[in-house]
Amino acid sequence: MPVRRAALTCCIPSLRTRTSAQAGPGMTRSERGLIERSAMTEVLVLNGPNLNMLGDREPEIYGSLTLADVADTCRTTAAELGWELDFRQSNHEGELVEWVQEAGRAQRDGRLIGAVINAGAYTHTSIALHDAVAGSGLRVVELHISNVHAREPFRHHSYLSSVAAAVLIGFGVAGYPMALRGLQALIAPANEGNLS
Ligand code: DHK
Repeated sequence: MPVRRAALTCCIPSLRTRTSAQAGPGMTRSERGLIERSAMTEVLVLNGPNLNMLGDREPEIYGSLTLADVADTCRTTAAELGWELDFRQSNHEGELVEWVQEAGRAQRDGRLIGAVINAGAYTHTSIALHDAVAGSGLRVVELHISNVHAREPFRHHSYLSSVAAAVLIGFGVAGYPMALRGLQALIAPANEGNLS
């Protein structure tokens, strides 16, 4: 699925015109922290197998919106938060693993806030994705459209939850923008020291 990007704007209107180079001694620690964070401007949304079929696939469970509709919503939310959006989908486990590894490097370099990941069925099977998240240190919000705990028992276990910073389940596709806002809450100064 092609990568989609959102326009870059700063989420903190009063800081919109400042850059980290302009962070000066007169600023509070929290202001400086906000500026540093606002320089980390990309966010990744990763979708696993069969999510390219959203809209057609079991609409009574996954809804009638397509993945392109979800990408549009995420782009709007990311722009509101001041982030550039990188929205991807793959049916291939190895490709998802590589994207997680790349994202971990981007996060370490300060270019990425973190990722929202709906790994689809790989959630329940993929030790490789678990290891990629653990090894890369990527800040992840695990997302599921449906309430997996109210479904078949094989959907009750997730290999991602233990390495995710947070988990959001069962809000339909409305969960995607909620998860992006959740990522912002995770990096907020009030949560400093609680980041995974
Ligand atoms: C999506 C899938 O494709 C399933 O394999 C998971 C998840 C649930 C979701 O609810 O988004 O079990």
